[in-house]
Parts: sequence; structure tokens; C-alpha cells
Amino acid sequence: MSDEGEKWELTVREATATAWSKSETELAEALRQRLVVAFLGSASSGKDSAIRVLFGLDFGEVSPIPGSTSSIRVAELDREGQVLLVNAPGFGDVRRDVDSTARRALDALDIIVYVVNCEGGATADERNDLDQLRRAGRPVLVCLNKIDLIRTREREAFVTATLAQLGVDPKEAVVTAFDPLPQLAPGPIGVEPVINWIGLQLAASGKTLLFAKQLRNKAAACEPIIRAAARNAAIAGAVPVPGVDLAAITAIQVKLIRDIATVHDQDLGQDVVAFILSELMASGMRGVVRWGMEAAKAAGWMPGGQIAEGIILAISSSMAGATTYGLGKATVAWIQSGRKLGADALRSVFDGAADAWKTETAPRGR
Ligand SMILES: Nc1nc2c(ncn2[C@@H]2O[C@H](COP(=O)(O)OP(=O)(O)OP(=O)(O)O)[C@@H](O)[C@H]2O)c(=O)[nH]1
Ligand SMILES: [Mg+2]
Repeated sequence: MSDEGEKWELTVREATATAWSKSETELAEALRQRLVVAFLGSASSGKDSAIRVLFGLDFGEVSPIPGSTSSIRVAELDREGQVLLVNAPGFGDVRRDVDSTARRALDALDIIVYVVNCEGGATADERNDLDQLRRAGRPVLVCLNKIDLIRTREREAFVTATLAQLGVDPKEAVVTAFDPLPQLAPGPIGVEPVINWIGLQLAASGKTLLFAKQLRNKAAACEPIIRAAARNAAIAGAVPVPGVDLAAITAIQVKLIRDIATVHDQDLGQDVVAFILSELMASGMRGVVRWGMEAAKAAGWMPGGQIAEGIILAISSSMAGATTYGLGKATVAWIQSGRKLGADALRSVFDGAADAWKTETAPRGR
């Protein structure tokens, strides 16, 4: 290995060691949290189907906790009882019908997923429900479910009209088919946007990891975690190249790798994390740095080799985001390959993802 390569690896190892104990504490804290997610909505709208496709769980076979009634069931999703699911019709005040433990769960709701059956459109009862839930001040995601039953060319107009009827902002809604008819759709629709919305919503309370751990689709579960890390890295704005202060960015990336492992029910040692970081970032970095320079030249930012200070900042922030996103996606690929994926394959996942992030976050109209 070249001198520069060795120096780089040492720097990464030191930065990883520094970030390790902080990430240990943060991980433990995140896993100590409690989470309550409710699936509400009128009869047959698709609540059980949503739970099945998200968590890989047949809610009907989970025994409800005491205090639940047949119409409002509360169940523990994990053995430790930290994650509770509520499954209830949405009409009126659902708290009325339950007692003790179940009521405490309802009082601690973190997220409400309100499932509407597209077939037949929205009803006044649903509008009232949503008004009431919003007044209670909980985040509510509206799923316009069974979209497969609406003709493709009518969908857009239908969705716009239905959301207007319900008084729901399109940003608070996802179009879904949790259990589509096989002849109308090859598989569920809208599951990933639902996971992303909930994951990003839970980031503020630090409960995203607990939620992600319970999901069946681990790659999708990691997406909001990777996105949040990439955004934080972009804010930290440091460029992880040799010679530049690595501390802030490495702390975010070490935490990211450990979170991804946790979602997959795995535990990676400090050595392995340092290895992933130095391997991926060192090899991926050259391309990313080149990209930054090319972009700056193309934009006419480097007249005579001079770069204005503000522009360097803009590039480095964007690179920190892109490399962190690439790192997250490569880590998922590596873990899902049973830790077998080779360096070249990893690098190509890294490059592809970093590029996708750059395209997605590039300022428009330039
Ligand atoms: N076509 C279509 N059917 C769906 C979809 N989601 C659910 N269904 C069907 O709708 C029916 C009701 O789904 P459930 O998931 O049991 O709905 P629920 O809200 O739990 O119903 P209740 O508990 O009875 O209130 C089932 O036959 C599902 O297969 C969808 O996206 N498309
Ligand atoms: Mg049901």
C-alpha cells in the first residue's frame, strides 16, 4: 500500500475509535425507546394488509394486550414489548372503548397510519376522523389504499380530488395498494414511501431505528436512516479526504454503519466498521473528489484555478452528503450479501448511490 494509503487508513482508524463510544451510547439510547404505531381506518380499508406487508406479521394471530377490545386491539410487536401496534376502526374517539394498558398505549401514540379505501372514495366520517386526529396533534399519514382498483389514467385526478375532500396535504399522504389483485399489480404499491415517511417523521424523537428494526424489508427500512445521515453529513459539511478534519463526518458514518447492522439484527465490531470506512471511502473518494472538481470547472467556478470560498463549502457539503449516502447503500449491500460482496462490487454500489444522491440534491435551474 502507498504511504498515502497507509496514512489514510490510520486516520480513519483513529477517527473511528474516537466516534465509537459515542455511537455505543446513542445506539443503546435509541433501543431503549418505546414506540406506538396505530393503524386506523374504516372497515376493510386494508389495515391488516398494511401491517402484514410492513412487518411480515399476521395481526390476527398476535395476542392483544389486556384492555384491548375486539374492535380496538393493541399488540406487542417485539418480545421486549417496546413496540406496540394499535389496530382499530377510525370512527370517533377510539379511546372511549378501551381501558388501562390499551388506553395508555393510545395516549402514547407516536404515529397514526390512517388507511382509506379508494374504492368508493372518501366519506364524511373519514374527514371527521382526520380532523379529530389532527386536533390531537399526532402525526398522521393518510394511505389512499386499493389504488390498483382505480384505472391508471384516472388515478391522478382521483387522488387530487380525494385528498381535497379529506382536507389532507399531499405531503401527508401516500398512494398505496397493500394487497393488490394480482391481475392489476405485480406486487404491493407504495410500501417504501410509507416506510420513508414514518422513518423521517420518527427521526425527531430518535425512534426511527426501533421502527426500522421491526420491518420486514430491511433495505427499505434503512433508507430513511441513510437519508437522515446523509443530510446531517451535508450539514456538517466536512469533506472526508486525507488531511481534512474527519471527526464530525466519521461520527455520523460510524453511527450509520452500526444502525444499518442493528436493523439487520447484526453487531459489527469496531475493526469491521473501520475497515468498511477506510476501504469504501478511500477507494470511492478519488472518484467523488474528481466529480467535485469537474462539476466546479463545468460550472465555471474555477477561473484560472481559483475557487471562491463559498463554492468550496457548497461542494464539500454536497460531497459529504453523497459519500455518506453511498456508504450507507454499500453497507446494506455488503450485509445483505452475507458480508461476501467484494471491493469492486461495493465500490460500484457506492458510486451509483453517491451519483444518485448528487442528482437528487443538485440545485435546479443551473
Ligand atoms: N384490491 C385490493 N385489495 C386490498 C388491498 N388491501 C387490502 N385489500 C383487501 O381488502 C380486504 C380487507 O383488507 P384488510 O387488510 O383485512 O382490511 P382491514 O382494514 O384490516 O379490515 P377490518 O379489520 O375488517 O376493518 C381483504 O380482502 C384484502 O385482501 C389493496 O391494496 N388492493
Ligand atoms: Mg383488520
